[in-house]
Parts: sequence; C-alpha cells; structure tokens
Amino acid sequence: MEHRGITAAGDLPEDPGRRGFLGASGLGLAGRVLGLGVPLQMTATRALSQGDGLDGKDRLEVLNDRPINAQTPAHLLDGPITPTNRHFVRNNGIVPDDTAAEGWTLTVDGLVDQPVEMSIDDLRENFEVVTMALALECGGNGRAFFDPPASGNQWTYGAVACSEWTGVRLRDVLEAAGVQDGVVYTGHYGADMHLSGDPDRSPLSRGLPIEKAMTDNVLIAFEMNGEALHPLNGAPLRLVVPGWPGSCSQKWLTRIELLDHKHDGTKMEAPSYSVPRYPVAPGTEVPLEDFETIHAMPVKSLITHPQDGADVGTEFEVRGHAWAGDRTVQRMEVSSDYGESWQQAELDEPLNDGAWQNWRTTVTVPQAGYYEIWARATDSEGVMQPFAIGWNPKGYLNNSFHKVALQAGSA
Ligand SMILES: Nc1nc2c(c(=O)[nH]1)N[C@H]1C(S)=C(S)[C@@H](COP(=O)(O)O)O[C@H]1N2
Ligand SMILES: [Mo]
Repeated sequence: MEHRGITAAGDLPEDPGRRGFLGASGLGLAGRVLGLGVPLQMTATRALSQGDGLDGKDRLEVLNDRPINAQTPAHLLDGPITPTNRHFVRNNGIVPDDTAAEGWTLTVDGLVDQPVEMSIDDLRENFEVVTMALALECGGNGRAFFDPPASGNQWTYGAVACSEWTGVRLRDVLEAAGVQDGVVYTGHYGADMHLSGDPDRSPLSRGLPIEKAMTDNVLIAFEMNGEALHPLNGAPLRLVVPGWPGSCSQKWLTRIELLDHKHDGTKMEAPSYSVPRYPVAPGTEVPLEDFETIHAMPVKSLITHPQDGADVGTEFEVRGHAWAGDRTVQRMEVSSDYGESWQQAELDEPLNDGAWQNWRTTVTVPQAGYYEIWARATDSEGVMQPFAIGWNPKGYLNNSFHKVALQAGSA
C-alpha cells in the first residue's frame, strides 16, 4: 500500500517533492497540527554514497557534508544500545587527519595543583576503567520543526543515541591533577580544525560547571561499543556527558582546562547552545544578554518501532526509548487516537545512570485504517513532554511528542 509517514524515513527513495509538507495521507494531520504551531515538516535527505566520508555508518541521513552532519532514522535506533554504525554525527569543523590512539595525549591544566599530560595508556593504567551506556542528544535535535525556521542543521529526530562507552571518569582525572579552590568551570579543547582551515581558530570549545564535571557518569572515553571510537565520533578520545547538550561532549579531546570563571571558548557564548530567559513570540530578535546557556536536556522519547509509514495489523507492538537529562523517566504513555486517550507502556529502568530507558506496549486499534501513534514521557519530577514547544531563535530543546503514521489492518 502506498502511503507516506510523518517523518522522513531513511530508506525511502530520494524525491525532491518530499521537501516541505506531507503528501496525500498526511495532509489532514499537517493541517490540524499546524494550527497548534507544530508543522510536521519533512527534511530533504539523500542517499549515502562513497565519498561522503561516512564509511562505517549505516543508512544515516546526511544533513550537511561540510562539516559532516548526519542523523539516524528513528527505526534504525531500535534496540537498547546504539551500534557505532548508527550513532549520529555532529561536526562543527573538520575531522583531524590523524585519529590514531598512539601518540595521542590529554593535558589537564589551568587551576590544578599539578598540570598533567597523559597518553591513553596512562589513562587506562592509572584510573578505574568503566563501561556505561550513555545517552547523547544534540541540543538542536528537533530543530527542523521550528517555524519560522531556525538556522543550523535541520535535525528531525535522529540526533540522539545511546552507545556503550568505555573510559575513565573525568572526576578521577581532575582529582588526580588536583582541583584548586575557586574552580567553577571546565574548558574543553579538541583537535578538529575550523572550517576556514585557520589553525588558530577552534570550531568548538565548550565547558561544564565543575559540579557537573565531577558527576559519576561523565567519562573520558576511548572505546565505543567495545572497540576504538569511530573517527567521526571523536577517535581516539572524547568526553561523554550524558543528559546535557551533545556539544558538551568534546570529541578528539586534547586538553581540559580548569577555570575560575565560565569558559569563554568557541560556541560558549550566546546565542550558541543558549535559549532566551523568557518565552518569546516566534521570530523575535532576542538581545544576546537575555540568553542563558543550556544545562540539562528536557524529558523526551522516541518511537523506534513500528517504522513511520509502516503497514501493521490491528494489534501491534510499539516500542522505543525515553530519557530526561539529569533525571530519570518515571512514566511512558502512548496514544493511537490523537491524544484523546493514553495507555501506559512498560518502562525499563536505565541500564545505568545516564542511559536512556527502553519501553514497549501492545496497541490494539478498533478497526482497519490510518492511525498515528504518539508517545510522551514524564520525568521523575513529574514534568511531561509537551505536545508543542515554544519557539527559540536557534531551534534548541524541541522535546515535543514523537509521532509515527501507520496503516493498520493491512499487514
Ligand atoms: N571537538 C569537537 N567536539 C564535538 C563537536 C565538534 O564539532 N568538535 N560537536 C559536538 C556536538 S554539537 C555534538 S551534538 C556531539 C555529537 O557527537 P557525535 O558526533 O559523536 O554524535 O559532539 C560534540 N563534540
Ligand atoms: Mo550538538
């Protein structure tokens, strides 16, 4: 049966007509939802080919090729742990030429008792090595749905992943260097190059309040899913800061500086990774001093099965993941009647602090026909994913419901 789903599915044929709003079966929904400020917009995608620089990645949708940015179709994120070949890629600059572990060093300096320079072997030998499933989400995931559009990569749903990372705790390394009194922030530096090619400019240098840097689940990682990191995901060494905007997780990590003031590296300052301190009307020009830096990401969930646009029976399993920044998810619900009624899904505990949570439920629909499945998560403080979110100039923090379109009773 020919019908189109709500979101761009990675394996649909390329078709420039898919830019913009939905075709036949989705129009009704687009119209209805539009009035509430959530245009269901499809993103132009193109098939991967050799030369995209995405070797070792499986059916990611390329949003930009200089720098390389690619997201994962939601149905390819099914499964509790994201395989490396399906971990999204978000680059602000050019991947370093040499991403070999041999000869790589990490410097920790600034307000420390003793500046240190360590190889990856030094990290392995001197600190407890831990493996954790950690969820990473780009602050701009969901940007494609802002109207008026926000500039930047037009992520729909796929700038999120939860791989298994092996490394050492950032806290252990900072404590070994000796955190001095008065330290309030970290500054992170990576080996990637600015798009201009100017070696004196950095594509990205973010930092963390020291309290966050000292939490148990912030890792300096040298393995991803039991193997060396993928070059596009920061090989051979990166930070993994679950629950905070992905930009905090510096890739190709070479240096961490401890500071007695907020870090002022590239993209620390507003409007980067910042939102207005107060609600603004769509399209408002907000003065820079009225922005604040994003800390924890909000509660959110993803439907990874059935795939958007699928044919299903009248009874079928719906499943996916949910996560909530520094909190956990306490309830997961699904609707097949546009939010009129909700059924509670079975929700797993996180594998560890910082992992996303898997959920599943069986949905039965009353008769054959077209349905949309909506999913919403509620966090441990009772905060629920909203149907629609307020606009912000850079298109961050869109945690409105994920929806998939299905044709039921035809399979
Ligand atoms: N050095 C460096 N680190 C970086 C980036 C970058 O451009 N350079 N991008 C950041 C952003 S914005 C995100 S969302 C995550 C994405 O990690 P991934 O590409 O492994 O998915 O990496 C972060 N770390
Ligand atoms: Mo990001």
